[in-house]
Amino acid sequence: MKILLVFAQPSIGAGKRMFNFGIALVSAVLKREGHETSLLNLDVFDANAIDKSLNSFNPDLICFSCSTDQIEIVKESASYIKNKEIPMIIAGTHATVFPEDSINVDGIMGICVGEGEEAIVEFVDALEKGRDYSKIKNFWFKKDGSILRNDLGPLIQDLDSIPFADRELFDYQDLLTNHKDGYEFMASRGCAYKCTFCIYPKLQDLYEGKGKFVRYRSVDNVLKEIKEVTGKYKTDFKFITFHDDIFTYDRSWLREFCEKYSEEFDIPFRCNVRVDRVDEEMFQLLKKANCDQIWMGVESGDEYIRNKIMKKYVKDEQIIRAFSLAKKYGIKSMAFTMIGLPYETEEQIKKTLELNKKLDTEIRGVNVFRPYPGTELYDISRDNGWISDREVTGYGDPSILDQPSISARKINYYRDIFDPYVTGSKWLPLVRILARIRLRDESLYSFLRRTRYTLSTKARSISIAK
Ligand code: B12
Ligand code: SF4
Repeated sequence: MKILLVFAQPSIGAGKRMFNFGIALVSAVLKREGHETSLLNLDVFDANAIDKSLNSFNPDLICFSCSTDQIEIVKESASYIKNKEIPMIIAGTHATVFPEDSINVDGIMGICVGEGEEAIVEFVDALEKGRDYSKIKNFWFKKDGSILRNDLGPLIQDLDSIPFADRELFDYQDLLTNHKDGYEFMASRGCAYKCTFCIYPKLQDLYEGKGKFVRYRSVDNVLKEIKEVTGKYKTDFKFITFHDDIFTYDRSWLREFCEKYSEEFDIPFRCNVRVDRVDEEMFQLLKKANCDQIWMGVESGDEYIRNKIMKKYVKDEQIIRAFSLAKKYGIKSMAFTMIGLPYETEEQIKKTLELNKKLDTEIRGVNVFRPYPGTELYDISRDNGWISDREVTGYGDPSILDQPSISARKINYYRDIFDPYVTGSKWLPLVRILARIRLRDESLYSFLRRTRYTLSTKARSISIAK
């Protein structure tokens, strides 16, 4: 069967595309069963791109995959395609955390909730052979005006049984060459914590009794994939990002990985860890294995927000210790923080800036908090009536919350000054003036920004010409 996989991805600028593990894994299992797959990337609804893809590939089934922010692209696309009489389904994060919204998208026949590798193979097989598919686990279907909601099947326990991600589908060589994201891998699935801004607590509930939730691939299986991928695809930006949520969660796995990785590869890598799941021994192991960057969630500089509201349960001392250990071992660190959290005040945001200044990391990532369905903080924001109808289009959007403790514009102000403040930049006074102008008059600010951009582009082209 011919299956078109549509990746509704966020707009990350200038035609930049992304790799996606979920889609690449689903494609790999479908190909293993002898089916043909093709990819359509959409960062906006694009009728021409859809027509081109349908005409050249002529699919028997269309599967959309998206996170919550991109569901509107899927809705528009499905509605455009519906008269062409090709069956359509939706899968991925949004279908998993908000199935009631996804199943009601006009034109689609069903959705796949949760892990898709086993369910999609069963569904495509039934569809191809004209057999009854209505009872397939993980799938919901529309039928005669009602909805059939099947249970979830068990979690895949042996991750090594899944074939390696289908990178060809994404034209991986082109991604590496033109988008410079480096190699990307995942060695595990699941997380045992219950932070209120993350979808994991929801997934833990959904999968209750369906098998072990935190699962690892064997070290050998991960190394085999790294060898295959780095041998086949070449790049001048040679580094690896492990997208696992907590790369150091299992100490014995980490020991074996670091040992074997350092024997076979000299490619620097970066990974995510929790500040309370990393210690001196782990830093030694990571350093020896050529880990050059470590990403850790600080979330908020205020302990009440971090631990009572976000339920991260880590103390300031643990954060400071983890970042100073990274320094001690010469591993660059990145601190992830969010501002504009439910109940957050200006004073608490200032504490986040102060803590970041103290940590003095090489890289910082500050995001304006956005509530996602299925999370506790979404429910709190919704129940308080704080979620506005402001549109979400990309990474840099202002807060969508209108809460009494702080305004969306004030949150923008702190995001604007965040980096210069934390780094002690000499430009801070100027950035503050611009941020204050923005606070009062967004259109004047946009005009000044455009002017500054035009002037700096001109200055750059003059200096290049010289
Ligand atoms: C890795 C990751 C990233 C990486 C992506 C790297 C890459 N090249 O893929 C980076 C760091 C870039 C990233 C960025 C962001 N991320 Co992110 N990310 C994740 C993370 C930790 C893992 C995703 C993953 O790959 N999982 C492994 C694969 C195998 O699982 P999967 O994607 O769920 O796919 C399975 C099923 O969904 C299903 N499936 C998926 N597609 C399809 C298709 C078909 C046809 C079928 C049948 C099944 C199917 O089957 C798959 C295999 O079992 C998740 C957390 C999580 N647990 O999902 C957050 C997560 C997806 N991210 C999230 C967010 C919010 C973002 C950002 C917006 C954050 C920001 N403000 O900057 C950006 C946006 C980028 C984007 N693509 O949307 C949220 C999304 C919430 C929501 N409701 O939509 C999550 C859930 C984290 C959270 N807050 O809880 N992210
Ligand atoms: S934020 Fe990190 S530690 Fe918390 S539940 Fe999500 S993945 Fe786990």
